[in-house]
Amino acid sequence: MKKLFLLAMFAAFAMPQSAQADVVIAAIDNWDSTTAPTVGIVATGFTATATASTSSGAWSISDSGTDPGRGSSVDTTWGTFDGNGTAASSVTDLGTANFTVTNGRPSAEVTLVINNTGSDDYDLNNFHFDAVAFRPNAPRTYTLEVLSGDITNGIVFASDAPQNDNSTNAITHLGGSLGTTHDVHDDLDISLAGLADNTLAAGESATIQIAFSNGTGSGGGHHLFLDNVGVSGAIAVAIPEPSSLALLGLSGMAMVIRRRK
Ligand SMILES: [Ca+2]
Ligand SMILES: [Ca+2]
Ligand SMILES: [Ca+2]
Repeated sequence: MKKLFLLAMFAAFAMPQSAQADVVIAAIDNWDSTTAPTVGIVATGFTATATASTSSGAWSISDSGTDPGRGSSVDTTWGTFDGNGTAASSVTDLGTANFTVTNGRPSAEVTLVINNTGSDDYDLNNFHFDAVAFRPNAPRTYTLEVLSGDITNGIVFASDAPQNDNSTNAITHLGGSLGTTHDVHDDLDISLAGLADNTLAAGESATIQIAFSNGTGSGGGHHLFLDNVGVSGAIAVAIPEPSSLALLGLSGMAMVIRRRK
C-alpha cells in the first residue's frame, strides 16, 4: 500500500499540471485578398500573415454566380473546433466569405506565418479548416507542412489521392450540387501535438502551409471551396526535464527501499 501511495505521489509530480483549454491562435474566415488575405483573428501576444497562390493565377474571392459567396462555411466552427469563445463567421452571402480555387487549376496553397510576440510559450495543437469541392476534378488532396520556423519542420499530414466516388480521405466533391445550404464542408482537424517540437515559445515563429493538389486541370465548374482556416493551441505546460524526472524516480525508489527495511 505504501509503495502504491508513493507511486501515486511520484505520478502527481511527474504529470503536467492543469493543462489549459485550446484557443484560436491565428485564423481566417473573411478572405479580403486573393494573394495575401488578412489573418483576421489573432490571439493576444501573436501576429500572423498569410499568402496564397495557385498553379495558374490566383484564388478567387468574387464568385459571380447567382449565389454570391457560395462555398462559404456556415457552421461557425474551425474544422470541428468551436473556437472556445471565438467562433467563425456564419456570413455566406459575400464573395469574400470564402476562398475558391476555380476550375482548371491542379494545385493551390495557403501559407500562414505565425509569430509569438508575447511572453508565454504556446503549444500549437491543431490546424483546422473547412473544405469541399464542387466537382471531382478540383485539387482535393491536402497536405499540411511546416515549411520553416521554430516548430518541427516537415510534412505533418497528407491525405490520399481523390476518387470520383469519394472513397478516400481526400476532400469530398459534391458532383456539382451545393444542396440547400452552404453547410456542406468537410470539417478537418490535423493534430500538431505529435510533433517533436510543437511549442511556439515566446519570440518564436513558424511558417505553416496547407496545400491542395491532384486536380486534373480540366472541366468546367470543378472548384475547391475553402473557409474557416485556423491554428489552435494553449499556453505550454511546464514538464519536468528528463534529468529531474530521473532524480524524482530515483528518490522515490530510495524512499520505497528505506521503508521496506
Ligand atoms: Ca467565412
Ligand atoms: Ca466547420
Ligand atoms: Ca519551438
